[in-house]
Amino acid sequence: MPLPTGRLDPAKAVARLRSLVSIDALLTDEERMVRDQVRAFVAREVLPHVGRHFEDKTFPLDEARRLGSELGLFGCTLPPEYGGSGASHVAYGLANQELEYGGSGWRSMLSVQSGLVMYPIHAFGSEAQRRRYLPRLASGEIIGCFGLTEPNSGSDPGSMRTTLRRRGDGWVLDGAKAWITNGSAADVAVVWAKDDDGRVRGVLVERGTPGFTARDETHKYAMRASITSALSFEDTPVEEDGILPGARSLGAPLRCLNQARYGIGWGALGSACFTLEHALGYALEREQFGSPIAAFQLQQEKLAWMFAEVAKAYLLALHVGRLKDAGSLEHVHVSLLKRNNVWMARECARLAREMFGAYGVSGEYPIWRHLADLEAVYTYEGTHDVHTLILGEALTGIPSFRRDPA
Ligand code: TGC
Ligand code: FAD
Repeated sequence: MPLPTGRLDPAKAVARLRSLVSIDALLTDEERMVRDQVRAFVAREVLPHVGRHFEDKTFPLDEARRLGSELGLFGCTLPPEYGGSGASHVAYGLANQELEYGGSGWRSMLSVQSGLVMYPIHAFGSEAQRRRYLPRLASGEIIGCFGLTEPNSGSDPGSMRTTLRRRGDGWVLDGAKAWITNGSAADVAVVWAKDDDGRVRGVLVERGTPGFTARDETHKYAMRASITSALSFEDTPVEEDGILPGARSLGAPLRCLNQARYGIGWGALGSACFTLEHALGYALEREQFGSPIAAFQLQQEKLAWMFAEVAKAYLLALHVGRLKDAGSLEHVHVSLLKRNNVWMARECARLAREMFGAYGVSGEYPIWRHLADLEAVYTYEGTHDVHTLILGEALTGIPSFRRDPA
């Protein structure tokens, strides 16, 4: 049977797809420049190696420091005196998108260091804490992590059991944190704990502090190319200058989450672009029943769905980014972005996985890696359910996170 006429060459089809979903005309020169620099870095340094890291459960930490030292991405929206460049939040979002095109672990590296470590030190830290940590975090010389989740406290961080108790002139920290990105690699951990009055406080704990240990999560089938650890604090001494003075309630860590969730909303888009482009290329090449599978309507429906969702997700991310740059962002916008774009990316990865048939579950092709990682991304930084309830509360005024104790 002759092959369908007019079939696009896979490389041309991907180029055409990119131009159809392009938002270039809506970006500034600076934003395009950041996007293109990160895209080139990912093509050169990430894509050739990320599959092997996923299989081996390793993360190239020293390569990742270059996101700071070479690309200036860590904390790039902060002012220059703290190592940032005052970049727009849209530029930062585009960097997340390009990194997650390579792999979710790389985007995690950026969003944790910037949104969950540098942001709280800048927003809630003393001037001395800012000067001590931010420039070195920005350059990638030191790495940070963020400890909020505990073994028995995930979606409900207000139920945390880690304590920060007064002892003499100082304090002691006791408790355990679970599933902490970069935990064992961190030079400094931002740890959330309840003080003697039950208020949530933020503590900076440096590697090597007595009683502080980190152990990597070994049975992990998502985010394998990313470090995830359990942290333990036993009678860990904390000096007054290790406490973030501006953080005195659960609202403080939740404000940090808004930063990271924003980056994830853009990042998921990058993952979706990757799986869509690869599904399109594969469908045009793979032949069954005498035709490329791209000729079958059932496969075209999958591609059309992915294309439409990616195009809409771009516009949502850009809209939320522009609101953030204008200072008029509400946290409900961030939940809308994280919830929609991660769900959309996970659906794209699932459809791409189907289209690749058996090769979709093979480590020799990159689709499974993205799908597995997105399962974790769907859960961390507020599960899909939690963001649904945040939207529900914003619409109705009725919080429905907890049942009445009746
Ligand atoms: P609730 O009583 O609603 O709120 C407590 C206080 O916080 C304020 N608030 C927020 N402020 C800023 N941004 C937000 N998104 C906020 N949400 C709430 C709120 O106004 C209140 O302020 P105040 O002044 O009245 O005290 O708190 P709740 O206990 O009912 O919980 C609400 C809920 C469920 C939405 C929240 O706890 C939540 O978001 N849970 C999900 C937990 C989560 O996302 N954990 C993520 C851990 S970090 C992580 O996953 C990193 S992955 C890293 C990687 O990329 O590798
Ligand atoms: P649970 O909260 O126990 O939820 C279990 C299920 O119940 C979910 O489906 C959830 O949606 C549902 N559920 C819970 N409450 C409700 C409700 N009120 N209504 C309806 N359904 C509900 N945390 C950090 O602090 N720092 C990190 O760096 C970090 N990195 C991570 C990296 C990875 C790879 C992973 C997988 C997790 C990471 N986390 C981190 C933890 C992550 O934030 C939590 O896993 C997440 O918040 C969910 O908590 P949980 O896993 O305890 O699930």
